[in-house]
Amino acid sequence: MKRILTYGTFDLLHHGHIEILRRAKALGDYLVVAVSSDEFNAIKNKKAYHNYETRKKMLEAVRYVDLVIPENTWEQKRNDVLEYKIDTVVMGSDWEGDKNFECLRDICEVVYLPRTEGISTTKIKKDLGLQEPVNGVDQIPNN
Ligand code: C2G
Repeated sequence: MKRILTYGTFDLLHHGHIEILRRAKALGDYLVVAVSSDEFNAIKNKKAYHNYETRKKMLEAVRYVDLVIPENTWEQKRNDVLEYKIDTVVMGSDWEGDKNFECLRDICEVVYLPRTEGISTTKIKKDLGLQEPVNGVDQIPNN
């Protein structure tokens, strides 16, 4: 039973997310997804549209995902690998070489998979004209 672990915010779930989950699961038998808490997103300077509970629920509905756990800190990864008996941590290529993952190589395999081109949560928001609120005021598209 090969156990895989991946991390992310997974906001406005899209096919780029599904593709990394599908390919991560294909590397083993059991996929754990650590989804960033709202507090950790603040640390990552990310403002998710959906809150943690919603993002967790959506991931739990994805056929490739076996378990969803919270990602609260950068530092928890080593403990996650040990606690969940992880064989391989998988991330998208935008994380290639990142110290937060490279430091795990003594206790598990670390694999980076090519990002899916042409899609991102940021692009979705931009294409829908969803701008970040300015001084707390939502920006209504001009159409
Ligand atoms: N991803 C992808 N292709 C895209 C968009 C995202 O392969 N077009 C991958 C990312 O590389 C990442 C995963 O999907 O592996 C989740 O992406 P995000 O939700 O943007 O997560 P991120 O903010 O990168 O958080 O501790 C690590 C962080 O929590 C990762």
